[in-house]
Amino acid sequence: MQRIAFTMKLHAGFEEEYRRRHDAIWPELQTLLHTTGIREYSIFLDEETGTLFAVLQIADPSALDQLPKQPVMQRWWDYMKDIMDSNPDHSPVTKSLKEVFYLP
Ligand code: RM4
Repeated sequence: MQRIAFTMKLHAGFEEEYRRRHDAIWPELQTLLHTTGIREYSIFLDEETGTLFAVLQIADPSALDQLPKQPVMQRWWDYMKDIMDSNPDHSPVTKSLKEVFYLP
């Protein structure tokens, strides 16, 4: 398993809404993320800056390249774009992070 981490940015004032939408994550999106191979996916919020820190595990990270093409993923990004920094294709603006420490 490899660990992948990245940040995203939440718009101020949408902290509860972001949690509410993820508490009610669509079953079809959950299935898509699982069939892509994603495991142990967490998103943490820095309440001071709105930075979202996402971390997940996946055996083959190249499988993540397929996600943006999936209609369910595209619908989720359309749904989330009003409360996050988003790209013109509605995907969230992400910044990849480099792992510098791991304690199993
Ligand atoms: C986030 C963002 C990510 C997605 C998770 C489930 O808000 O849209 O791209 O993987 O939700």
